[in-house]
Amino acid sequence: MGKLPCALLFFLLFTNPAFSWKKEEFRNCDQTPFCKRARSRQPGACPLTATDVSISGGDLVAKLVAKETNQETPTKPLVLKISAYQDGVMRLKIDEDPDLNPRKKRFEVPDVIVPEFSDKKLWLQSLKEEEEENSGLISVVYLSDGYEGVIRHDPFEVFVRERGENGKKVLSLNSNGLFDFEQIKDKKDENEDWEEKFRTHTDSRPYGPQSISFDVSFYGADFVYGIPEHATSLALKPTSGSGVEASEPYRLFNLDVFEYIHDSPFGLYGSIPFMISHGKSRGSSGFFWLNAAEMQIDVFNGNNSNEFLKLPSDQKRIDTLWMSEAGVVDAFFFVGPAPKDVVRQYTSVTGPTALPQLFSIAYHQCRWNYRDEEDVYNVDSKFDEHDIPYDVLWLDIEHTDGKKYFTWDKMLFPNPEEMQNKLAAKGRRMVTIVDPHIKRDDSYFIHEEASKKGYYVKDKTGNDFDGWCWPGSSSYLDMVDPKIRSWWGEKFSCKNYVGSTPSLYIWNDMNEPSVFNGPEVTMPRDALHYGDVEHRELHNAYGYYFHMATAEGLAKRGKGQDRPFVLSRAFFPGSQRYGAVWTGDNTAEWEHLRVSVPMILTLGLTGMSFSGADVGGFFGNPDTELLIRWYQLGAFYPFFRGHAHHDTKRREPWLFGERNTELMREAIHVRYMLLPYFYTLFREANSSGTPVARPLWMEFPSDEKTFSNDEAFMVGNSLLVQGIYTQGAKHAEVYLPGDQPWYDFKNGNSYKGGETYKLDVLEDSVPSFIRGGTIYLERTDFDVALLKWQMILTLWL
Ligand code: NBV
Repeated sequence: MGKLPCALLFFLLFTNPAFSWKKEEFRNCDQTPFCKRARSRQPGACPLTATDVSISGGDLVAKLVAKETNQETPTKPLVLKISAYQDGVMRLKIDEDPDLNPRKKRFEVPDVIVPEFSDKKLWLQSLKEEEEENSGLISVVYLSDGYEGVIRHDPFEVFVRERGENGKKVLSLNSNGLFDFEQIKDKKDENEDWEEKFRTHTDSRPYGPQSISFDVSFYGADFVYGIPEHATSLALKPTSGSGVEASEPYRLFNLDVFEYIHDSPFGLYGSIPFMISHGKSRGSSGFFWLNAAEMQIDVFNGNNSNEFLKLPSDQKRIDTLWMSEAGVVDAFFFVGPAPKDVVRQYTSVTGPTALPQLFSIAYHQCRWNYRDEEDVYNVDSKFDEHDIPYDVLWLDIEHTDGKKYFTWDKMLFPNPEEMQNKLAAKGRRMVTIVDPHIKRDDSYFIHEEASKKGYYVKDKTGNDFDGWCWPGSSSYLDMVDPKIRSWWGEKFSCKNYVGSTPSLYIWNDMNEPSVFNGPEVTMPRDALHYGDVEHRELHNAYGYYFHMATAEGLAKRGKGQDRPFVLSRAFFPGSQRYGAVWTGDNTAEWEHLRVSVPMILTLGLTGMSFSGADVGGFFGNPDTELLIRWYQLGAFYPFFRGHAHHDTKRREPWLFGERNTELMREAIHVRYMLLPYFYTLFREANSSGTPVARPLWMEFPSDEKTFSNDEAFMVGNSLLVQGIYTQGAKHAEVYLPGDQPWYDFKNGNSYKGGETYKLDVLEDSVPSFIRGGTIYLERTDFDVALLKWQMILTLWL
């Protein structure tokens, strides 16, 4: 695309405030052939049976063979492996037999499963065969004292069940016979058309169809949760099934969605294919599919019963359908049974939340953009003047020289080191943005080196992929290659990043990756990565690798003595090991304030404890009441940052009159008072996976009233917070679960647990309550005074 039309597209897309979410820019399921095909398949269509089931190398292995071979599309046997791990984790792998598919090795995502996980492997010794009245022949292996893994032979089905008399199922795959695995094949004749077209883009699809889909059932479940990122409710609404107006499936495809709407199953910036179920009778279980290609997931309303599911019709379960464009089956079953057990089991596979530094869980002040050094000093001193604490000041893309990251606009920021040092003298940090698009400018050192070394992602013809982003014509580093990540990491040393100091940390934006002139604003699926992997196979992990490379770079800079802080917009399972994420470009509307809670809770359930939403809303101008309510709620987000689009009016907390400044100050003070508690909770997340902000049902798993509540949430096990999501609210209905008392966080009033209260809403806070019988740590005025004195002394000396 020429420069002029691109600039125009740019202008139209990103500068017109009246512009909003353009549905037609993104594919829906009907426009996505693999999704459409999978959705139209009938229960029981899977022709596969399991044969040659045996134990080998400590795993259960088998072949999946088609009962009757279709002459049109002959199916070669697939290889299946079931492995057991400590703590009730079962892993299922299904792939093509590499000896029978010489054309291409299907992509398995490396670098997500933590190395320690393999130490937890249980070496299966033996197999028990049973003939079941309803199911026919099954093979059973030991999983844990309470559970066993089972494979039914004909038709093939894999499940986890409780041990003992009634052997109740917990989780199963292919109970509805919807499993399908498109094997990579040669074209029947050269005229066979494998291309896929969407709007003006053509995907060459050189390997043809290679999708995988299957059904997963969660037994004893009342609701399912997880699979971020969507702006939607915490308990996932059914997308299909009786009595439900069919909607799009939940899409997992990392995208830069301009002005996303507050209630939709469309995919946003990050993807975590991990679902957790919860129900009164059974508790929780979880299912995780490690696959980085586009995924679509249907949640059925009620049981999707059919003759293949030999279950008493009264046994409650939720059926789901998982569809992915490529990759292999590498799936994990987590038995729970408590919600905290499931997240612990999941994070034993994908790793713990990195323990953040204290400053990074305090308040952050951001805006696109703080214009120049004077603006920075001014904002910084106003915080002090108004007695509002903050720890980090952020610089967005305009601080650079022409959107060339690692550079400074010399006119606006002539003395960046001095600026950072002045902030650092007050104990404050700075964050600058570093995006993945690299300006194709021969005088730019990053581009010069990267193009010489061949470090860019290639287009389908083998040339450096060239797409349009902030700096104009740009290329994208192939972060999947460890050597490129390590090269990138070196760029963060204070020597290489000229103008940086040890108190500077990093923000990775646009790493879906966002490509303004690409299909669906991202990279073409037939672009090529390290190891000849197609972009379609790893799209959802691109941002993860970028985040990883940056965080590892900062760790290297600090020689292991300074824990990195990197905020990323895109994410994938395991991102929790590299830093924080936020919910991207929300809007200054009440409904966006409301949806921030289920979005953050969902991230926490899926391992991403360190997350937040832009306080105030990124697009648009919040009225003062909304802004204040946002601060009052945001003070309880695990990541707490005010941020705004450059077209919006300035909204630093002191700009709205004395009383409103006081209200925002108070909200931020609450966060500072709670810092020891938050820090303790981050340590808990780091060691057990339990999220900092949690749904009420995680603390009160047998209380059905909490299961779909996403207006209130727990911060740790002690504090319940109820947001206020409407303008001019006078009262709020608050449900306080459990049989212990609760105490109002502000005034200490006590309430009996297990009841709903209609409470007066106060202007100075959102309702929050301390749970009787728990302890939380506060920072006292004495600590704050001490800190202030330390600061004064440092400045003075
Ligand atoms: O870098 C500019 C913005 C940033 O402020 C925002 O937080 C990101 O989510 N960025 C997106 C690019 C432009 C958005 C219209």
